[in-house]
Amino acid sequence: KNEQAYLDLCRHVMKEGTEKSDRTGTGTLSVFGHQMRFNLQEGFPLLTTKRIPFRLIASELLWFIKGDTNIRYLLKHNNNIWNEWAFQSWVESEEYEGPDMTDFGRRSQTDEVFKERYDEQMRSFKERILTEEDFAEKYGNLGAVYGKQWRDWKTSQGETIDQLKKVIDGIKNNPDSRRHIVTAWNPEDVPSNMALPPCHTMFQFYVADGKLSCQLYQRSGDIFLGVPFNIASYALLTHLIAHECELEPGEFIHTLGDAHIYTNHVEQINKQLSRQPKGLPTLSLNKEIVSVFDFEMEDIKIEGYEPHPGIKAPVAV
Ligand code: DHF
Ligand code: TMP
Repeated sequence: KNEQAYLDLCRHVMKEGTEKSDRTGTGTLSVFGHQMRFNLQEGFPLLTTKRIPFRLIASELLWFIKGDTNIRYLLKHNNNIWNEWAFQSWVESEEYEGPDMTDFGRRSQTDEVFKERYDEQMRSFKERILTEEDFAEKYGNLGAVYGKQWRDWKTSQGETIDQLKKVIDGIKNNPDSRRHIVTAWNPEDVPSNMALPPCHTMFQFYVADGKLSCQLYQRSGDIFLGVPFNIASYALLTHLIAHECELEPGEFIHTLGDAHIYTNHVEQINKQLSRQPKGLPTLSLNKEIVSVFDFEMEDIKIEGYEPHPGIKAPVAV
């Protein structure tokens, strides 16, 4: 039942979406402005019509919460979802002397010979990020992305603001406030100071009837690859904050700006839409941990997850 909102979005964009070119040169079907609601009391919104690797979502969220912006942490957790964007800054740097990697995202999908060269370069890039501290410092860092803005926003006075800590304190001390907001969109840093300007741009919390709800404004959503991750990630964040504030999780409301299906994901979407959703899993958190900032991977478990098999698709870089 809970997953229906996502499947409806897929059907809606397939039917009503406008053909639109995009930055990556892939092409999309797109709509502007769409809202989905997920009642977190009905189960954890991890899609069942294809397998979603929850551990990648949890480790990415813990990385944001720690304020980390370096892919080294992700690689240590065997999480490769941000590699391409760090790799891009490496191959565009003065120091890079390997074969030409211009437009690697597209070329690696169409050119077998190139793909071998690319895989080799990516393998050695990851190896160096993991083993060489200086190299990681320089080329593993994605810039002023989510973790930085959430935990360590730089003011014009040279001070820093911990938005996430402030919002949690606000929920505890002044639950009725209409100002429980965290923003990742920092116009001073967009677009030159980061690998990819934030897609999930701002979120707000709301407390009523002992329940904590969260609404996200996402300016741009890759419906097949990114959006299922984003839903689960914000659902998890809402659970973690509710846990610390001794509230029940309420709703996650997902508001999208440009919601698009890449043209090279259409086949995969159709396959997913032909499947029957199953029961949603549940989330189990280690009760001994209180603070959001103290959670580690082993404290977060998904139970009763029996999805349909995963469906592969290329990511547009
Ligand atoms: N760019 C684009 N074009 N779409 C995105 O969704 C996206 N997401 C980013 C960064 N840039 C992006 C960060 N989040 C995957 C999922 C989320 C994500 C990046 C990548 C992804 O490729 N998911 C695959 C499995 C990945 C794996 O198993 O390692 C999937 O099938 O869900
Ligand atoms: P854009 O910056 O040109 O909008 O490209 C970003 C692409 O990445 C776009 O397809 C949306 C997608 N995306 C998500 O859907 N979710 C995410 O969390 C991230 C980081 C990106």
